[in-house]
Amino acid sequence: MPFFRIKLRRLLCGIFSDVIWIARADSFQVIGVLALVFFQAAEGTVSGAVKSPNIILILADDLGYGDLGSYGQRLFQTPRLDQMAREGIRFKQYYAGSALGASSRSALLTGLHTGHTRIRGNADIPLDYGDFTIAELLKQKNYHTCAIGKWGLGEAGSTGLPNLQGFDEWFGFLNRKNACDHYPEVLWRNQVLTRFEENGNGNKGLYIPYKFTEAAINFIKTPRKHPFFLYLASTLPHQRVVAPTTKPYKDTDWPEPQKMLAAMIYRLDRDVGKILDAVDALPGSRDTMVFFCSDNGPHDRDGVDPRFFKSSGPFRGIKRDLYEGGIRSPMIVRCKGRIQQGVVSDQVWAAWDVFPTIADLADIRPPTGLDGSSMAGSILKGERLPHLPLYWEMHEQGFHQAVRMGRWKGVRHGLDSPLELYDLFIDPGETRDLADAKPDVIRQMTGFMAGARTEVEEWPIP
Ligand SMILES: [Ca+2]
Repeated sequence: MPFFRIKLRRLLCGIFSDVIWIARADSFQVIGVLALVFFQAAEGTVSGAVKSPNIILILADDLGYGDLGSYGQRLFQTPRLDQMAREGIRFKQYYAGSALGASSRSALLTGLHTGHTRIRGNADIPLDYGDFTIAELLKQKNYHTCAIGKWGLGEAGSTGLPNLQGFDEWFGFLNRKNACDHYPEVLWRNQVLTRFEENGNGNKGLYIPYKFTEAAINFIKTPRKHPFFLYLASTLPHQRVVAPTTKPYKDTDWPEPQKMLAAMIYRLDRDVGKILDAVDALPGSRDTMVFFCSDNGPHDRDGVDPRFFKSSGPFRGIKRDLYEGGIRSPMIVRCKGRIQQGVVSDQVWAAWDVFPTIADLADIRPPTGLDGSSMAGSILKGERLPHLPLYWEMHEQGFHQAVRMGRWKGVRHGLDSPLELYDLFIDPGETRDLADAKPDVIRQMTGFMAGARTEVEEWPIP
């Protein structure tokens, strides 16, 4: 029996397009398809066991596509995230909202890509009252909402505070630069600064990512009547490249920064495992869906060389690049006993699809005008869903844009610069610019780009 309600209207819309398509191919198959549709629809409406799931969204910070064993990492291990992938779906073509943290988070939480979302770079612009987050939407269905970790979408006294953007509870760093300190002396708990004596006077007594995990587990374990939404924005493995020790990689012959980076990812992996264990201990563990992804590609700070571990996987570029290495991210979705296990999916999707996907899973109609679309069918039923071209723009060291359109990837460094064109199917490393050979694709892509963004005062094009 399907766990989440199948919406008859949407199902029929989808199926009618299938019917039309099949009718063109072979008119004799139409009756068979329709019969199947009504069987499925009837099954969906009589299932009865409709319950909005708990949602946990875990966002790593600067974790590269190649930084997990299940995504090809061979030098260090991520056993718990690999296990999570075996127990759920591992998406190979998921993209972050941006190659930078703040804009990526803005896209993730608002369901709008960087041509439309409020925050399109790392400038200190907060979310505004008019911005509508996934947490605000879930509040419409009495979800209990909590954000933990790194916010980066509004400082104290601004309109962008988590408590003003749909989160009942909030614990962590408002300021993204402060979040570089893994041993902070103070942190926000809702509107109040909480002091950690362990880290006073320059002491390093409490590695704060551990505290975030503990807070997340406490939130998960709290009994409540309504479902919950937990957004855990980890500060790992972002700079500063510091872990309590370099264990378990102390005895390798790697450079010290690489040992430390791997030790940070080891702790991220272990803590995700603790959270999954807490989920499995819930009476409603089968009603809890966990998403894990990253906000952008790997960094090169504090002596780290992203080439050492091949942190971008097979891709070109790192954080701040709109080439694949800056934006292609791991995405693992797990809901034990409810979605298929051990699936590897080629579905193309991006951070701005997460909002409508979660809305769909929670059976709430999302607001109109979002850039994303629901991937629930892909997660629950393994469907291969069509997707509009994906669009990114970045206001950092100039103005950069990228588009993913089917097999094609376009990248442009300024409105007047030529559009580079890569065929991701045969050249995932974006090494051969095919712009001159494919004028029709360039025309299509530039046409799409012209309509993909709004001009706003806060983000002038230089
Ligand atoms: Ca980041």
